[in-house]
Amino acid sequence: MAVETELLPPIVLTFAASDPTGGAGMQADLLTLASMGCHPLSVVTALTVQDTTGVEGVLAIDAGWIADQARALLEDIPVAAFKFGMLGSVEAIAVIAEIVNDYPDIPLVFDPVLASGRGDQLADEEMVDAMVGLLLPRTTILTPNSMEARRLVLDEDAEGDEPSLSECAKRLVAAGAEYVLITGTHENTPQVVNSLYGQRGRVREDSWERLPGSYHGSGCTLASAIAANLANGLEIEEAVRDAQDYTWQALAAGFRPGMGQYIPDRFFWARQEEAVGDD
Ligand code: PXL
Repeated sequence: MAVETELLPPIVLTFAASDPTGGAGMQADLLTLASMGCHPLSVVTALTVQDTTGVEGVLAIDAGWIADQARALLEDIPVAAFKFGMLGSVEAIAVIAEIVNDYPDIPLVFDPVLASGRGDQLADEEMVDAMVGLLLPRTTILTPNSMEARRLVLDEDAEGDEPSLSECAKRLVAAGAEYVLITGTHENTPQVVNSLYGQRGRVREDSWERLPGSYHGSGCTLASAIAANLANGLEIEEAVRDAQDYTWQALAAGFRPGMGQYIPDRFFWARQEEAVGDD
């Protein structure tokens, strides 16, 4: 029987690590992609032990197993977008780069996970170098927060190198990323300011009311929402604008299931009460 591709939802393949809380990582990606009408394919790159207060353990999956998971899917199922989250090891980054380079036409959203929002380190210097050298040249849109943007470009040999965020973006584009969306949650500004940069500098800037809580998984939600929008055929600027709006709504509807951070509600729309008087 022929495969009826016209009946398929847009399919997004995410490479990410498991976060058993459902706040960040793979689980955040799956919830976001499903909420935005996509079917998610998932390649697990690492397992973590964590609760809403912090990460207690990380087990990186063997790079050969990561490659096998991805190749099996890609040979069987048509993928409309890739999304990268926490990748686990230098070896994993190398095999993943090789695989996505075989599919140059599929847009790729890269959330460079270096640390959790609570400060747990999730990538070492060698991994940072591999991300820049092997993954940026294949990246459609990179979505670092301001701290990640600085760490990715910092020139350790140049004493006193303190690049501005637009200089960081310039260096990341020069290293190969087509677009860079730097999120401003960690900056000391009254509103959260996100800036999108491309080859010709800044393309758009959006400001959002700063929400009071501390959230776990906001970056994963934003990057997955962009991937979902690209898979649905939106152009970059529109994909970014809509994904920011979706993420803000998920954060505003967030909940605190344990004793630590809040978790975004990616299915806020399924839980919103119907207006009184509607039948
Ligand atoms: O939010 C970044 C992130 C991504 N992936 C996993 C994580 C975290 C943060 O803790 O645990 C698995």
